[in-house]
Amino acid sequence: MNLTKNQFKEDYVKRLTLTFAQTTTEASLEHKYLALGKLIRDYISESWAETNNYYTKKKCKQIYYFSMEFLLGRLLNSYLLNLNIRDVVKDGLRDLGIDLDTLLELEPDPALGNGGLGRLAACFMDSLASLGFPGHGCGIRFKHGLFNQKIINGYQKELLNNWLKEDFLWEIKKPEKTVTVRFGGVVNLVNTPNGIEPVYSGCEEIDAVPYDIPILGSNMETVNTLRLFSAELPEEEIDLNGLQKGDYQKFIDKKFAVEAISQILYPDDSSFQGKLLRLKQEYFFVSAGLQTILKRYKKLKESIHKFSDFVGIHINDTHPAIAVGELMRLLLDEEGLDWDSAWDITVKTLAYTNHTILAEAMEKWPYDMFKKTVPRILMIIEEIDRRFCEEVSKKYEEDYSKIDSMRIIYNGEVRMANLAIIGSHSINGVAKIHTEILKNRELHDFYLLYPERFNNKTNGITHRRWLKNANPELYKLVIEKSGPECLNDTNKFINFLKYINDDNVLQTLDKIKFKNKEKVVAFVKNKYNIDINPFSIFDVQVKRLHGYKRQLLNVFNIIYLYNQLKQNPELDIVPRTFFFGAKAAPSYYLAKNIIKLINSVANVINNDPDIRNKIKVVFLENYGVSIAELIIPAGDVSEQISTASKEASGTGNMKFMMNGAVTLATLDGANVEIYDEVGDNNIVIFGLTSQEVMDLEKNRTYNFRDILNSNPDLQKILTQLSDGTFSENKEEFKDILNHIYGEGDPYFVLKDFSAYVEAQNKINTLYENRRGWLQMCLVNIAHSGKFSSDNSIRKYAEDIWHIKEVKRGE
Ligand code: 9GP
Repeated sequence: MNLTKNQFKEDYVKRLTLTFAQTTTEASLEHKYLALGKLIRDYISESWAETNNYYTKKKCKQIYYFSMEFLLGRLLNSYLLNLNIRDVVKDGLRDLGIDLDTLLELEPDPALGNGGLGRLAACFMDSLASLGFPGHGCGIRFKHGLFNQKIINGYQKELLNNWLKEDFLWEIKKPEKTVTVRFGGVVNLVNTPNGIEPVYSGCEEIDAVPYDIPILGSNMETVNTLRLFSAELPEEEIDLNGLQKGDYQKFIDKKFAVEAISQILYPDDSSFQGKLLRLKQEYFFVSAGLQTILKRYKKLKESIHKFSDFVGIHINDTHPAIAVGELMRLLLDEEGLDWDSAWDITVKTLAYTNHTILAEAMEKWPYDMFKKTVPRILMIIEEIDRRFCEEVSKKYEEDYSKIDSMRIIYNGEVRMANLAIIGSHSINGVAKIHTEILKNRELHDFYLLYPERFNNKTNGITHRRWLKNANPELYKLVIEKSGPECLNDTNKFINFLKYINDDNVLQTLDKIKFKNKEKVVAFVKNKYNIDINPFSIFDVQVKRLHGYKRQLLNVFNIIYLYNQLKQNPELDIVPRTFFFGAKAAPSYYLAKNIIKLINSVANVINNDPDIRNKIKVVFLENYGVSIAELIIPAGDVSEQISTASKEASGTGNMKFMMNGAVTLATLDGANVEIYDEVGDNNIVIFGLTSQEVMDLEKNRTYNFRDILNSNPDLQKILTQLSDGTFSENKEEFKDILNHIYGEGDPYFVLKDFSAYVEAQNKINTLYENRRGWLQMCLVNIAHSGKFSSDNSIRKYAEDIWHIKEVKRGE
């Protein structure tokens, strides 16, 4: 956007005065921030309208990414960068005595997601718009995002996230586009002159009100839409008579029950609880999204049979898988198509991404609950299932075990992954190894049946947020050295390799990292009153807390180091600061117990004079996108130590790599591809491979006691969990101890312990060679361009969605 400083200042002062009737000297910080936001929204709005008109006029095929979660993070800075006016705005505000960075801090972080899956959706939104693809998001406007985490005496406490307390600047409510979503009741199929039609009685009708958020591309031209639906009680449902008669409570209860659907995001991304409200949430946004898409499609005046030529819908994990049934319903019941035509359109329109192989995270709904909640959809799914079984039994004849493994309704449950697979033309995993595991193990039968549907799309991250926005100096250096072609193609980051022996560049890298570390030092001092050493290795593990992610392995190594230093305070080690940031699902006791352990260990180590500040442990409270933007640019070591085969991809690994950290990893998820890119000398790999883990699981040959009996260091660590070393309460860490002794160490923490300790020693040795270390950082940055979500999106666009970049001028 072309904007001069003077023009900006004029616009801004006017906006502030018109909105709040105040001058820049009188206005509060909050008002200054709001005025800036509103002005930026004005700047975006014109392009937004133009983009939509253009898509309609040119009848571009449009993609809708259906996702339960969009973990956007703050948007103002991204908008400024994408409009290319950040510097002008910063200077202009400075002239007016206002600090841009202070205003940026006032923006609420919506946290409409749990972790990787939601953040991936946000990265994809950014890449779609920046590359000029017609691709939008569809989800739920949760009134409360993921809980805010407070650490009190070392324990996690969950507080309500109230991101909508003030108006959210970026959304526009579209009440005129409201649609109705129906739940429950009874459905009868009756013969009418037009054929068989469903007749509903006694169902609950809910308004799905859209709120649109602009997704501005860095091309400054495309503004796509993220549409989030909010559940409201329809006005007709408000029984005024009843209200006047004083039946106020009934009204309140009803309103509360309806609004509950978009009240709160379920705070668990790795296990599935078949809660009725969750099923309602899923059907709610899927039905609302599909209805609005169909309405928009009608405006094109094209035959319904061509629907999939103009529309693609992506099912992000199984949460929106009910789209298979709902799209069929709309095509059969509302559009009057016959079954075969409707099915053909549905399969051609839908595509599905699988994000996990953890059995406990696979959604399976109890049949009865499903039937009660969405009776018409169940009827349709039963028919899909019947036809599927008929088709497969032709192929597999009497092999019932194969049919049973794939059918949708089985054992009193509706299996959503099976529904998504059967109803989609494309099924992808999110990293090479993950897709291979899907094909060869988890979904093997489906792979044999539909080999052409399976493909891999390795995840990616948007370098605009994770480098340009979070680490502007490094971004500048990379662009300056690798050439302007990087601006449009991150694969060209590879040019940065030319500087591998350039001491000036290596020194600059070092300085940038150090500055980022100093920011974290100041933050930690200010927030936790802990002094940390910016010269120490910043060793960072930030991600959701889960057994398979193995924060426990990390803590066990810290305790081991602590024991060594206690035994020999003179021990010469490279100083380290271990950072953790992680939220635990509120009902996941083990995860919460690990948080307590990290904090207890931190408390002991940070205050033990024998340790002489050689190691420090910091738990960063309330980890989310904003904290990630602070800590990732400062990381030296990126801890990606999940039990091999369990982490589908990971995306934190890519963010750290792009910011010049060295990865310490198992060969899991996308770590494998990072390893393939940077080679043996620029990453530290340890531990069991996926195959070894799967073999141990299959053969049940692992006995943690064998490891324990031969490793006194480990014995000591486990003893310390109940001997008062880290807590006066000897029962404090009983969930962790039970995880090892009771459950038999299911994630192989003990098995990988020695290899991990060795890998950590290797990190020390590598770090001590400063030049060598900086060269490793440089190699990682240079190769990280491959993991930009621009690359992922280009592949989705080409292989799955068949859409083209749109240039409005053409
Ligand atoms: O656990 C995976 C994570 O490995 C992956 O990077 C992310 C995005 O693909 O999805 C996560 N899965 C979920 O959150 C739930 O399936």
